[in-house]
Amino acid sequence: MSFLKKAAVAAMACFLFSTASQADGVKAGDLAVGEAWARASATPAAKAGAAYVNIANTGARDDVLIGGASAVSKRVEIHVHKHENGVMKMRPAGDVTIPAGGEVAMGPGGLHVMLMGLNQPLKKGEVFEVTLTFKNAGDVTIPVTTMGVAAKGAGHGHGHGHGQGDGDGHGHGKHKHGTTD
Ligand SMILES: [Cu+2]
Repeated sequence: MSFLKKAAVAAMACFLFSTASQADGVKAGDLAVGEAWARASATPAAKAGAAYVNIANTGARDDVLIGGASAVSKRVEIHVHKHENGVMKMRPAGDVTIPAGGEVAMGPGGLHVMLMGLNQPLKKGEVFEVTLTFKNAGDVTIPVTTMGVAAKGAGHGHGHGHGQGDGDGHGHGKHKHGTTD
């Protein structure tokens, strides 16, 4: 692919993602929940999936994420990945504090919304709803966009590399594209 063509594709991906992201964000009281995405199931037999969101707290008091629910799975748990003896393991994260004036960003390898007991595989391109329950803000229902199996982010990750995965997670215009590959 020529450089110009690559640049055009990158620019288009950027446009698409920024449009989607504006429609994505949900405000509930002091919280703004957005950039919600999930990875498509790798196989039709997948029993679990993971979704990732960013939660910003513009208020003056902390809020706490205490749980969730979704029609796509039997249960929703908030998990965190931890290295234990060189092995990456998932653990229930317990209550997750969204600090006043702060932000909690979920992502692969870190905090995630675990969809336990999928009712059907997650398919790329599909949008489903997840309801997150906060101590102060209450229930917040957000649309989650299903990205590719190897996606690294919702297109707004900052500063991570490119040329990996299937391109879903890349294409943000803030860093340079196409000039070195
Ligand atoms: Cu998990």
